[in-house]
Amino acid sequence: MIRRELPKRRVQSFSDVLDRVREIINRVRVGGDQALRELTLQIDGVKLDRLVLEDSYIKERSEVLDPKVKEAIDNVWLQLTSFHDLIKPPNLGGGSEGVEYGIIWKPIRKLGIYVPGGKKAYPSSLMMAGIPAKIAGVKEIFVSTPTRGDLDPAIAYIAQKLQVKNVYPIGGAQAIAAMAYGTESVKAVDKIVGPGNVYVQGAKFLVSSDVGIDAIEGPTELVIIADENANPKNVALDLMAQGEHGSSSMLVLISNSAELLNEVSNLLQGDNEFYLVKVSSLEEGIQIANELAPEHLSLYTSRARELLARVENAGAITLGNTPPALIDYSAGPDHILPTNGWARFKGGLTVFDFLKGISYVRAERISESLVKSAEIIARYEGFNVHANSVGVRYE
Ligand code: HSO
Ligand code: ZN
Repeated sequence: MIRRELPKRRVQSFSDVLDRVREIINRVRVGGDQALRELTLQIDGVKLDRLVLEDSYIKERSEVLDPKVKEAIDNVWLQLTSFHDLIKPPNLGGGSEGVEYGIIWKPIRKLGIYVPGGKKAYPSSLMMAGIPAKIAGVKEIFVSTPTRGDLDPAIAYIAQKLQVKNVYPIGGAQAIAAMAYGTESVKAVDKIVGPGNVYVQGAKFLVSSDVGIDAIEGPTELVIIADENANPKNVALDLMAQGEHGSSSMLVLISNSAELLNEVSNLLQGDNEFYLVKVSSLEEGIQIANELAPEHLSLYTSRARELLARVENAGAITLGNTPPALIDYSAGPDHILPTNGWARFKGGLTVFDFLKGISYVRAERISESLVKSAEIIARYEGFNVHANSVGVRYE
């Protein structure tokens, strides 16, 4: 369906599922493995005979992977690695006013990656979460994914490449609860990342007071800003491509060319809602995109480079004729990106999601003014012992 208007910025509402999700989390916390078995049977209709897949089984499954897919994964692996390597921050040290200070980056110790597995398996998402984690130096990676029978061979292959400690064939809110709090078989982790349905995201939200999460990831969003030079067939393809994620994808085309909008509208097919909006300039389009803060933004114009500087809110940007689906699979940057307006304050997954910056200080010959300032502000806050503990050192 085509709408000639702007969509509202999406806000994923999981408030209707939170009660149910809370109940699931509590059941796992109390009942452990037994609760995981019961919930998986009840919710997914799957009888789990084991909660941790054996290494030999994972190896066996990876061996049935089509060699063409294996080669594609190896190829993409190198490209994702080169992008995430670029971002890895160095430890830094410096000083000022007689204070030596610095920051050292340490990886989180135990990571849980959730890989959704509704109708199909999504091995690309395991790479997108696992590769930056590996580059950050995370030592213990655990993966939970609903299998509905056998483990997907591509997931098995990537899990091996990532040297994942355990793969759990568990999905949904119960998988998140298990990784957050641990059961007899499932290790509790320090942070959980990855996409998933509304139950998974609701569970991540609820456990986030106890473990780290990456973000709340909702339905896919794409805004394309295109001018008269854009190829209408490609524009329509890009919109319909992200429409494959489901009917709740937010798909928007903004153009200063009425002709392009008409051409694209004639080419669009399928059940998605497409928002086609006419603006008087590309700059106006950028303003609208900044308000929507979309997950994917495509600047399908020869002025892309120049307009890039004006973008304030977007998860990831493709320039010119570059297809957004390339980010989903092989360009290098991550496809685990902020949705629901989160691009106003967050970017896509990088090594920083798996690192903690720990700062340190040594102050042997600090300037007198900083000592005095510390004392004055501490006393202002009523913390006289704080003030004294500083003052006595530098008398
Ligand atoms: N477009 C989705 C990611 C994805 N696409 C995975 C295909 N597979 C959100 O960026
Ligand atoms: Zn996609």
